[in-house]
Amino acid sequence: MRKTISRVVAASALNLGLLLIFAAVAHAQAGSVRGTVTLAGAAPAIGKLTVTKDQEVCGESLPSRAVVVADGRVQYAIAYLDLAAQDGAPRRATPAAAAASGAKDSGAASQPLTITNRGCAFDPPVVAAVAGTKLTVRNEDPVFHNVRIRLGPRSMANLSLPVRGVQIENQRALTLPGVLTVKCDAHEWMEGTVRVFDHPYFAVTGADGSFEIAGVPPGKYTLVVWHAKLGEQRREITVAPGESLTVALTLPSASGGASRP
Ligand SMILES: [Cu+2]
Repeated sequence: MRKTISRVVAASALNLGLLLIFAAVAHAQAGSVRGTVTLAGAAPAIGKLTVTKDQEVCGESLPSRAVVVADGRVQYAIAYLDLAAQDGAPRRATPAAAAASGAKDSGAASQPLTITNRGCAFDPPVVAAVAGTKLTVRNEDPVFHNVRIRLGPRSMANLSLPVRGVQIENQRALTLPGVLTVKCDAHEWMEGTVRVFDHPYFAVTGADGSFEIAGVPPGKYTLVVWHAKLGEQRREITVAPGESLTVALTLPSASGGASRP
């Protein structure tokens, strides 16, 4: 009898040990994709947006952030894995599933999203989120702004921020995947973009054009880098277990005929 119990205990301990090893291996297997996005050819001149209202707060003009390039590096491009392009059904992910899959390591994917109205512009002008992410909008200007978010013709949110210091949280605006436009009805020059994904494998490039997509399960993927004005580039990649893959991507110049409205 005692022998049987000790066998059961030993077997259980072995199972638990195997489970822990399996979990550790699964976690260790996730790789990452990092890279830099550059612009082919010369950077376009930075356009100026004419301020037609509230000049005492907003100034006479504001620099356009439609295309932000420094030393050939493209900021505010969105890099992502196109899971729909893979064989089989595309994976769907809730924020909870994204966190469980290791996306918590990638930062941007699991962070609540905040868009601030500052200096009569949306800051940041381009953001990306997993579907279901809570959106916070703030007004730091002493003028009325509103944040109107559309997915194609569909209105996803219209959030009114009448005075400085107002902050609103919204759970509905970012529920559907797609390219969402952000506008302020009071100031027609104010424009922003939110790209919503149904998975956590995306990142927005920083001022140096760099991005990192973390927690990527090993496999073959189509990596896409997308920019609202510069178009997109696609690349077939293979992420080996635990690999940190580095890629360099180039977007065509806005003046090269590849720009999109
Ligand atoms: Cu405004």
